[in-house]
Amino acid sequence: MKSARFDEIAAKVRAGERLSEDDGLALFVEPDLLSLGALANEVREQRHGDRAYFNRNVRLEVTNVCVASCRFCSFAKLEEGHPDAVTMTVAQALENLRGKIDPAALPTEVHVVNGLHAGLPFSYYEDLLSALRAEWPTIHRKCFTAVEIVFFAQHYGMTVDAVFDRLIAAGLESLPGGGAEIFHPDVRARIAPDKASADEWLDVHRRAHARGMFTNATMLYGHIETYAHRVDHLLRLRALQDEAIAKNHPARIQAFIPLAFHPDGNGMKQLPGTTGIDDLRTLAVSRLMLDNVDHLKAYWVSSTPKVAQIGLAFGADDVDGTIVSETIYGAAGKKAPEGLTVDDLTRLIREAGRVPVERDTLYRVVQEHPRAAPEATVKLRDRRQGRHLQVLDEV
Ligand code: V47
Repeated sequence: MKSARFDEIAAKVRAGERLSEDDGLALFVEPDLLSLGALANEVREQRHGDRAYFNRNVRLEVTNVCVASCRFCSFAKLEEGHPDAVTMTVAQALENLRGKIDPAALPTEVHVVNGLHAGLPFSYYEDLLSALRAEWPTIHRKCFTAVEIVFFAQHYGMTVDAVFDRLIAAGLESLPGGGAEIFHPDVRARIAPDKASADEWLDVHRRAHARGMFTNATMLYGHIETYAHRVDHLLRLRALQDEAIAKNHPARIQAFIPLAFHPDGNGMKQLPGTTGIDDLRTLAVSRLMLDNVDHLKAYWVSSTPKVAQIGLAFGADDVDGTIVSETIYGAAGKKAPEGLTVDDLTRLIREAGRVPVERDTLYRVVQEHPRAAPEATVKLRDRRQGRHLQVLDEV
């Protein structure tokens, strides 16, 4: 049953009023999940109609060696020389990507995230970017979380702006949303004690926006944080976005991506993973609280393709991309496949009743796929059943 409080909040949303911290907390405990989802869906459809975005992207993690000791991380290895430590040379990184990239159907984005490696020269990252640009000039380089940028500044003795100057000159085009985790210090001190603070993370994104670089933002949820910490996180992002808008920066946070905590093989393995209900609720509350961020991603790697698909009715308008392979969730016990094809993604989106739109990193339309007409869907289903019957007959 819908609460009376929910009706008040719904009225605010429909009147275009901004939701408060208290509203956010009430939404996280609203018993009627379907009404919450429907309200988030209203906002999502006002912004994006029936469109649901995806992109063709590849992931690259050049090193998992990391000086930070985040309790949620199953990916990082503390030292070079650990049997599972991997640090690619620039040539190896290109070779790795060549194995993931079909030259006949180039992806539009390479998303690079790494451990904080204390033994590499800064020129390594410049060389990596310029090598990516030289080999695949049309593939957008979305590289390095704000945490890596802060690490570069501290480790190589530069200001954040000087780091940006050099990385942008080498080919950096936008920042991914990683490293945000939970901003509130009570949680951050316990799960990510020795990397960029919330203020440092926010400052990197503020500076990126000021110089015309678009960014994403994430929130790692479903571990030791409370709903109050989640709302606090969303409000800090909303305030950062307000700043970019007030300063008339065209570049701002493009997409928010809630990331469901995966417990395998890390310092919080005693905790359970998230449930589908929490994943959907978190998407819906994020859509309603972040009234100034355009896109909400249901990241299929973290939530599974099935929950991401349902997420398209709970406020999300994007499912991320083809990925091909990634190792952060691979190490943490993900229940999702390695990569999805464009056919997989368009089918997932169509069956959710949406129109699949392939976008580039900056949400420019690459290709709008047709919405399957009901008749075509029936034919597709009949054909599939025909194929399945044939397969059975052959056994
Ligand atoms: O910051 C690490 C998370 C993030 C675990 O910008 C974990 O488009 C769950 O930020 N369980 C990196 N999460 C990935 C990321 C991202 C993903 C997709 C799209 C975009 C984008 C950014 O992965 C880290 C951390 O929050 N993470 N370990 C874990 N055990």
